[in-house]
Amino acid sequence: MNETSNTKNPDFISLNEAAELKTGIRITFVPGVQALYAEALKNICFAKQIPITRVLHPMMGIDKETGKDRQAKLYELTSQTSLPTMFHDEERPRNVWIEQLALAEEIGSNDSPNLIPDNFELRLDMFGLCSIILAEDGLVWNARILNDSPLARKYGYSEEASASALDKIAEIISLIDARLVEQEKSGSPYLVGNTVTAADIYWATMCMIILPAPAEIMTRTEQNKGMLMWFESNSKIPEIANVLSKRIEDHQLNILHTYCETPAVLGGDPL
Ligand SMILES: N[C@@H](CCC(=O)N[C@@H](CS)C(=O)NCC(=O)O)C(=O)O
Repeated sequence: MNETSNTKNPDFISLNEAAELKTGIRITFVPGVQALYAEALKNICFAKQIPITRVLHPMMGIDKETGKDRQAKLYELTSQTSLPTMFHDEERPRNVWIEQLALAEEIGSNDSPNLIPDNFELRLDMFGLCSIILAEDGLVWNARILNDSPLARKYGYSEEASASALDKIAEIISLIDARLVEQEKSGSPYLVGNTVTAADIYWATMCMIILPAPAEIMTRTEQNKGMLMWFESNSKIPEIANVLSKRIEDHQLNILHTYCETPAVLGGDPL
């Protein structure tokens, strides 16, 4: 299991060190911040009982001392700059959730749950759900373009795109709720089939953007105060609040408590 999961101040190595290591899983994070794609990957690795080494994700911008782009090395290694990147042994770095998940499933412990169903019909549902949570134009992409910001611009912010984002988010939440109703009828507390899958872990983690988790799950830090306030304000937007249900909340708490690292180990400066 994760060696640093019980410490409030886990170690982070540098990107250069991570690139030089020849074995193990190394994942980039921003200390003290629950960047949702990174947080979800951490939870996927936790559920698969994969020990991870935390790596400092280089921040955007120019380094004052060297005058160089702080993300130049990251770009050189991965041809992109998004968070998180995942290194495994001496393989190519993986930067997109679908290949990060495939790797975790492949190298996880034999004792851990199958997060990708063997059954293809269930797999179809599972990846479909993951896509509307994580992929282009899904939950997180639309939440990111609710307001104008440099990050939102990177992900396609425009007045028109932003204007339709709320309806898309509400549609996704309603779809998840309807799915939970159907699953409940067949006696399953999970989104797909009768066992936990990656869809549960991704949804429970990433829906924090519109349904913040309590402090006993999501550690409060000096660095994540602002982001948590934004998550909280999203949950109160009427179009979102109207479609959030107790069922969605119960599912989130159940999955995070049962399968994920709680309280979240973020590093940074816990409050
Ligand atoms: N590459 C990821 C997406 C991760 C992502 O969008 N990360 C954002 C933060 S929420 C990021 O780091 N954006 C800054 C950048 O792309 O440079 C995936 O598709 O799985």
